[in-house]
Amino acid sequence: MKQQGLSFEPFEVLVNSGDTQQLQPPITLIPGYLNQEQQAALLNEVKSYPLSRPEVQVYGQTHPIPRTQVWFGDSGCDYRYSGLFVSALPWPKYANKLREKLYRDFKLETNGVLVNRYADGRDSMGWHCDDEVEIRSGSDIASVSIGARRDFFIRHKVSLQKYQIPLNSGDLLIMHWPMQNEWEHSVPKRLKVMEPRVNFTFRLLTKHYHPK
Ligand SMILES: O=C(O)CCC(=O)C(=O)O
Repeated sequence: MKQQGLSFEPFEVLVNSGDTQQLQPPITLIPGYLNQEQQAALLNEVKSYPLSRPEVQVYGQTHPIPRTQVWFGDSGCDYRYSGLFVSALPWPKYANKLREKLYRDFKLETNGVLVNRYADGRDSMGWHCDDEVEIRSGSDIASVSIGARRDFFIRHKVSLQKYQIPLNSGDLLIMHWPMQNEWEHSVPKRLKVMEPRVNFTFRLLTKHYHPK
């Protein structure tokens, strides 16, 4: 697979061809989408992100989320998820380059990215689907992972049919519509994992869904 340098130049892989793998859920996995330099540039940039560990309500009790995160997006792309309301922060340089690269390579239009950092295998993300009302109906979500290899689980909402996909550093997973309606996903704890992992999920929101 051809890889690019720091320029984040166009990437010559079409969705569903070559070394992509189509699985049963509506996803496309592209192993090694980012090369080492691109990963390093993003990881270095993450050091300056204002990551936080907000508290969410679960069954009436307040808990800090088991990871840290931050939301970047275009103006007017504020986001409400897990009972939290977050205003979009301006795009950092390399996160934006990655967004542009996804558009060049796949015509994937996005206007926000949720960055999740898992310090080690004790950090996790529970079952959920990205079905918030401000996410544009019919849009795909692109998930780019950097750092420790972690298992990503997908579960059909009705049949409970489950898939486990190990995501390696540099991999791109595209979750195609209607994955967000029909399937849930999670990143379970993996106590043997000692290294951090950062995940970028690029989304397309309806602008100004939340009036200021
Ligand atoms: O870290 C991951 O791979 C999953 C992130 C995720 O599920 C999300 O941002 O909604």
